[in-house]
Parts: sequence; structure tokens; C-alpha cells
Amino acid sequence: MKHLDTAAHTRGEAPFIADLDLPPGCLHAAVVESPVPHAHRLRLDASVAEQVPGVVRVLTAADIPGDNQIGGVILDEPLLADGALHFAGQPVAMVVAESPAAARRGAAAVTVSYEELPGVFDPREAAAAGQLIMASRMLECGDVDAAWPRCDVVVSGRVDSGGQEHLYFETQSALALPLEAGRLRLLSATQSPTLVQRVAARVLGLPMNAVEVEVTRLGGAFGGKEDQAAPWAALAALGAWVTGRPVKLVLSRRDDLRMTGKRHPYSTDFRLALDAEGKFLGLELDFYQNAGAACDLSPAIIARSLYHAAGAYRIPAVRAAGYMCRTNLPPFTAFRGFGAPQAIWAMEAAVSKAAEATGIPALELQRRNLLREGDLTHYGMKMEDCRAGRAFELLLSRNPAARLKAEIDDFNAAHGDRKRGSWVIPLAFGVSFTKLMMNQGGALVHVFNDGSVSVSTGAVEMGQGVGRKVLVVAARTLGIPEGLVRIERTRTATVANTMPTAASTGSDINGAAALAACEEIRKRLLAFAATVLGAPEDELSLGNGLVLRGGRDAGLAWKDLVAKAHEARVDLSAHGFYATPGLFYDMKAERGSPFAYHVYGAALVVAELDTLRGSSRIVRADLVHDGGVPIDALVDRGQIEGAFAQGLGWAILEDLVYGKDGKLLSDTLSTYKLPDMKFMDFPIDIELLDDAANAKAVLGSKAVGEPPFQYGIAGYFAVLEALKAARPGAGGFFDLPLTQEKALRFLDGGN
Ligand code: LUZ
Ligand code: MOS
Repeated sequence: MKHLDTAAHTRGEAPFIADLDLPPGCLHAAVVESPVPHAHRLRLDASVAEQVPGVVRVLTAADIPGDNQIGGVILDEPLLADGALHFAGQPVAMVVAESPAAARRGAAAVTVSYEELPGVFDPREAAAAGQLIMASRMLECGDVDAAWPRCDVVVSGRVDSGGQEHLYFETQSALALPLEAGRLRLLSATQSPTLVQRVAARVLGLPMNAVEVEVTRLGGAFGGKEDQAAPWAALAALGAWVTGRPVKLVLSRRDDLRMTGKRHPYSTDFRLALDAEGKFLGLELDFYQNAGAACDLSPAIIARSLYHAAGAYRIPAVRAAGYMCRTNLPPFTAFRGFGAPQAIWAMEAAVSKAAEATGIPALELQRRNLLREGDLTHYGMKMEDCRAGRAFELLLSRNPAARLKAEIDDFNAAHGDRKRGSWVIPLAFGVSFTKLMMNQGGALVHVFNDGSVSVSTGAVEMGQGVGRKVLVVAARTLGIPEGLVRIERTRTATVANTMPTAASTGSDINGAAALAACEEIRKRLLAFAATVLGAPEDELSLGNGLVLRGGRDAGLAWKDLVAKAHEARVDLSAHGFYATPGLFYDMKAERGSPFAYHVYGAALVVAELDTLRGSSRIVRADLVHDGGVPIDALVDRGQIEGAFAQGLGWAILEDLVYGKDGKLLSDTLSTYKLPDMKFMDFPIDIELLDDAANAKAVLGSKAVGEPPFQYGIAGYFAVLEALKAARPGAGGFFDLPLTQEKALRFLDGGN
């Protein structure tokens, strides 16, 4: 069994919260949501709802014993609306009942009245009205203003990128269980057990030690459960606290689509200056981030946008500004890539336009301006062990530019109603939480006296294989077969003060913490083995389930060593801790080293357009990826393919449509299309860079969750190139996703 959960998932046996046997007396919760995007003078009438058979309680803001506040970064988000409504879908009350149907009937019977106010949904409109979540952030290096008069070519424009629905298979879920002595146990589908613990404790007015949060696995998350699992868990906790009975809250797909946040839509202005050789001289980007109705993680996300403003390019003068605009939509939140895709896509739009303006092929512009070893980024970080060029050149050696051009040109010359386009995108993605303090994690390792091992960390398994990787780290460090190691559920009572499993850092941080704990145990056991064997400790090691002396079997097997050590009262448990070293950032100067390292790569996407229908498909993709030395290459390949598919979906397929009233229209899977088997039915070549050990992460590996998402961005430009081939001289347009509808409009002469 490779990936821990694979077999159970494949057989449909892996239980999620919704599948668990109900505890005795369990109640079911349904949430009453705001029907309008903006209103005040909110009044609730629950008198009819309370009479609905099976309804046990209707809970409103007034029933919250602690703080009605779930804001993480700033305290601007009530758990249940109090007085005002800020987005359609905002929770205003919760009904707990004996059955899910009774809860739903009860929720429908709650009368919500209010005075409606005008809503704002566009980030630029919000910015113009001064509706910002917090002060804008600006990152500047070099003399940007001097670049404009000095350069030969300037390209500029406005680019708009849409949001994206996470569409985790498992919707937001929680099960709250009252324990004795005023304590509470919460099963929550969260990436961040500690955040759920803190929020639930705050809402109930309890100390954190009264709330225990446990996570076995998630059915996907993609960032959607980093901060936004907390309200549902806190609501279930509130229900359990007030009624003294277990409460289960599982959102229906449609409720989840309507009520929860998504990737931030951005509207961005860009300006790029080049010299006659195509060298980038200056870049200016203004990001208008649609933050939705509350802060959520928007500042951390804007930070990642600013850091990735220049993509994988070296630009001596950069000015990037981020405006977090408050609108009346559900708070937008973390989503794989976390602000980087929006920035990288905007930068690439500038490259596309620059290629048009200069007549220099985009590939050439990219190559001439790639980040190099020793470069300082615009935020002042020195690029070390930079593999941007290596990945790019390897990709081009597999796909020589002339051959690629001929492949496309020949096809297009031979076909009237179909056109192809290709695009290459280089990648440099910074790994670490942009918020420095979050780069820490813990582990607790027990060696049981039969030699089996359990490892607990703060990592949440959401299908990404972090459990598999931590297991490999532990087995290798202790020199024992993988079959002796088990990864425990993630529990706040076992490993405390954990950070969300996010920012691609799950294996880096938790793997390193597990490594530290295992090393501690290994040290103790080797010291003990030295006394048993009468051998110098520095000649001993653990491997193949044996104590080795000078690399050879010393005649003491792991299981015997452990049993003897236990007899001799050696501690067989250890806590490990890891804080990513070398990070620093000066917020005032906007300079520092916010990332432990970067992940590099390059991707080629070839797309084909049906010029009559405007539909497009991907013909092939070739990815060269820097994965360090993978802990499990198969897991990494899975992550690369999945992230690429998700990136393609964002770029050319997934279209969130809101009505003029701010309500989500694409709130079903028949109206919101995402990549499926058919969409992904094309050859994908993935080559992992060899000889790529990474000194900055556990066992030479590199984080893999988010970086390959950016490869999907090449899909946008590949389709755009095909469109330009169909309508020569028309220029580009930058409105993501590049859907069939937009393609048709462009083919019909619009843009
Ligand atoms: N979450 C977060 C993230 O809190 N900080 C980050 O920098 C980040 N980056 C990517 C994904 N999630
Ligand atoms: Mo974050 S987008 O939850 O890795």
C-alpha cells in the first residue's frame, strides 16, 4: 500500500465525517442564510420554526456564550449575523433538530427581515468608494519611474481573472460531541485543527484546553478548509454546548457552493518596459483583489501576489501594489496558489503583449529574462540554487523552438476550422507561509515496546499524501521497515499549536518535526545499544530493522533493541519541533527572505481551437518540474498532474457567474464546469529534474502542492495563440477564464 489511504479510497471505504455512525442522541444542524448581499436592521423570527416537529432549538447570535467572532487576521467576521448582513449566504441562524429533514424544514421556517442596502461586487468600485479591508500594501525596488522614459517599448493594459470553486469532494463538515466536565470534542473537516480549536473556544467562552479537535482525513480541501472550516465547526460546537447533545453539521453541495469563499478574483493593471533587445527594464502592477465581505486570509494572499508579481523573471525595477477590496460577496479565501496564480497570469499577459509589440517571440523574451543564480528578487531575496534556467532549457531541448513553431504553423496552414496554439511558462514559486510565524510545526513519536511506531504531527491528510511522506521520513530515520510505522489522526491534544496544513509546506514542516523526534529516539536507542553491545556509539547505526556496526548486522534486531531498552527504562517517546530556519522579513522596508526556497519548472501546453464553436481542447502538455529528491515520486507526480489540471480549469474552464444581485448563479455542477477525465484526456509528459537535492527541506525534497498549479496558466495563452491564429492581427485579450463563450465573442470580432 503506497499512499496510506489509496486502497480505502479506491474501494470507497474511507469514511468522512458525513459517513460516521451517529453517536447516541445526535442532532442535525441546518443553517439559515442571508438571502441578500447587503442589509441592516436584521430581525429574526423563530417562533414558527420552533414549532416545526423535530426542531430542538433555533440558535442566533444572542445564544453565543463567548465572542460572536471568527475573524483570524482581523476581527471583522461574526459567526452568526448580528444586526447587519454583508453577503448572500451569510449564516444568520442555526436550527438543530432530530433529523436532517426537520432541521431543513425548521431553517426554512425562520423569518428573516431587514432593510436592504446597495451591494458592491466589483473590486475597483469598492476601492473607489474607499472600501478596503486594510491599508494597501506596496512593494518597490529599483527606480521604476526612470524605466519608462529610458525604455524602447512599453506595454500596458488591464487584466481580469475570475475566482475558482474549490470543489473538494467532501463538503464542509463537523461533528461536535459534548464530553464530561464541560469539555468538547470536535471532529472537523479542517486543514487547521488548532484554528478550529481556538475559534470554537472563543465562541463558547472556553479555554482552548476544554476543546479537543480531531481530524482523520479530508476529502480534499485545496485551501477551502484552511480558515473556512472553522465557522461550521464552531456552529456545531455551539449546538452541542447549548443542547448538551452531539450535533452534526454537513453542508449540502449547493449550500457549500453558495455560502463558502473561493479563490479571489483580481482586476490588475500592468505596465512593462523593455529595451530593444527585449530585456525587461521595469514593471508596475496594481492588484485590485476582490476580498469579499471580510478579511479572512486576504492580506497573506495579497503578500504572495506581490512576491510573485515578476513571475520567474528578473526585472531591475518593480512596483507592485495590492488593494484588498471589500465587497458584498462571501469572503474569498485560500486556494492552491494563494494569490500567486493571479500575479503570474498578469505578468504573463504582459509578456504576451510584449511579444506582440516587439515582434520577439515570447519564448525568446522569457529566456532572456529568466531569473538567474544570485539575482535579487524585487523583495530582496537572493536566488540560490536557482533552477529556472535549467528547467526551461530542458523543456526546450525536448521541444526545440523551431520544431514547435513548425508543428503549430503546419497544422494551422492545413486546417481552416481548427487552429492550434502553444505556450511555455517558466516557474519560480516561493515556499513558506508568507506570514513568518506560521512556519513551525511539531510531532510526537511513540515507539511501542513491540517495536511498532506511531507518529503524530500537525499535518492533515487531505488526499495529498502527507501521511505517506511523514511515514517514509520516520521509517528511514529509524532504519525500520515502513510496515512498522503508522500515522496517527491529527489531534490538538497530541500535537498542539499547529499551523494549517497549507502553503505546500505540510511535508516540509511536519516531516522535519517527525524527523527531529525520530532522531531523538534514535540517539537514545543507539546510546543504549552501545552499552548492550559494548561497542562505541559512533560506529553504530540503525538500518534494515537492525542495529548496524560499521554498516553490518551487529546482532541486535530493532524489536529486541526496543524491548531491552524498555526493560532498562529508556524513554521510547519524543516530541519534535521544527521552525523553518533562515526566514526574515522587514515589513516596513518590504525586504527580506520570506521563503525557504523556490520550486522551479517549465511547462509547455499545446491547445486546439474549434473556430466555429469556440471550444478548445488541450492537445498535449510537457512539464519539467523541480521536485528536489522526491520522498515518494509517485505521490509527487499525482500532485503535479492534479495541480496542473486544476490550473487549467481555472484558466480556461471554470466560470463563477454571479447575478446582478450578487448571488451565485453557477451553484450546481451542471452550471459550474470543472476538469474531468474527458477534459484531461491528452498526453502529459512529466520530467522531474534529476540531481536536484534541496538542502532546505527534509531528505532533500521539495514542496509540491501548489507550484505546479501555475503550469495551467500556459493553457490560457495556448488557447489565446490559437485564437490569434484564427483572427490574425486582432491582438490579445486578458479575461480569465478563457471560456468557449469568450472565445466565440472574440472570433466574432469582439474582444
Ligand atoms: N496559507 C497561508 C497559505 O496562511 N499563508 C501562505 O503563505 C500560504 N501560501 C499558500 C497557501 N496557503
Ligand atoms: Mo493553502 S491555499 O490552504 O495551501
